[in-house]
Amino acid sequence: MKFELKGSDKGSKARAGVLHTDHGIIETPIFMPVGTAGSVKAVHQRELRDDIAAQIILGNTYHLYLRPGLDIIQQAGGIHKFNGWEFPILTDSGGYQVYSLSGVRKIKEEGVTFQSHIDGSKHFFSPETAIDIQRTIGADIIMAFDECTPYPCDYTYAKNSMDMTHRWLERCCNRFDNTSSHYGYEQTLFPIVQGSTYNDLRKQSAETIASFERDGNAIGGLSVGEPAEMMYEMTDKVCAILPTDKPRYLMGVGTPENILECIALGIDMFDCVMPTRNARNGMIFTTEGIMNMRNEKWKDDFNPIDTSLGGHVSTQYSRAYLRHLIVSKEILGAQIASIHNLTFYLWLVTEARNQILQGNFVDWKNDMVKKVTTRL
Ligand code: PRF
Repeated sequence: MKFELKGSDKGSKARAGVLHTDHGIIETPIFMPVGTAGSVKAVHQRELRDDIAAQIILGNTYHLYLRPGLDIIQQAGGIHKFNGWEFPILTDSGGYQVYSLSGVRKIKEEGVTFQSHIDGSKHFFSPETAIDIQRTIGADIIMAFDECTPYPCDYTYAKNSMDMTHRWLERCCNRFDNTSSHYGYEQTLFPIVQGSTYNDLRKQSAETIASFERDGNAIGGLSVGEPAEMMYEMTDKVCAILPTDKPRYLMGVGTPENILECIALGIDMFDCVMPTRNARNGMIFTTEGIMNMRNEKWKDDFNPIDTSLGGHVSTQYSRAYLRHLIVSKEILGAQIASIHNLTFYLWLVTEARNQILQGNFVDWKNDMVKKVTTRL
């Protein structure tokens, strides 16, 4: 999988690149909408492509394995054929959902035993099964099986967990390198840096992860409740060690402000449930700030949601109408809000990329951070 750097910002560590996959290119920095169970909640694939201009979406090993199950995805001919999204897809390994969603679980050197959040049934994931499952699902980019430590986390736990994540990575790479894609296109494996909020562990983990020399690298274990400044500090330290000629993916981040600040630190890829989950609760992100659609003040505001964004959803529907739909719990409210928020997130990273290429990123970013954190 080839990654080309197209430009680097002079005033920060931001970069603009292009990642080539067999399902098309991804222009970085990029935001990846989360499609947990093979669907981005409340958004059609056609809207993802035509309105939002998404270039890659995320799927989850944990969810897809439990439901619909691997036999169905295999029979369909892989995840792209199954969900009708013919562009790049990335799957998370399950090494996060298992910890955050499943019931009683046991983490051992061999792997993790967990209970399904759907029916309580017992399952086992190991580095090897996580690779096998992701081979069967068939995403373009697949993730190593890791342990994401909680925050706060004591030093000894964080160190032991990180060492195990590194040993698991060795096993993931062995399995990956000794198996091949089921569907004829290339898959690539990204390892994940851990180390909680400890500088020395983060350094050690970034060096270990870099030494595996995979096509791209991810940073996990952040945005789990630590202060934003701490997340930036860890991200900065890790980016200084990860190779510059490979994409860097910061997992599960974040707010528009987090994304802008982490682009400035050298991150190329992001994913987060925030634009879609918060949309369903009535939180709307715009180029001028954040709107809570449940607030009375929008009930007779007949202006479009955000005229600065292209796309018919953001410019056609009024704030008053969207508020009405959200308050009435209409399905269309969730749809309009989700499409709008994702359109905004994709606009944000596309604009960041343009500014990096034009050499004006830092000024634009500082101005934009003020806007996107404003409560309207
Ligand atoms: N590991 C994996 N997936 C993740 C994370 C992680 O640490 C995070 C942390 N923000 C989000 N998603 N495998």
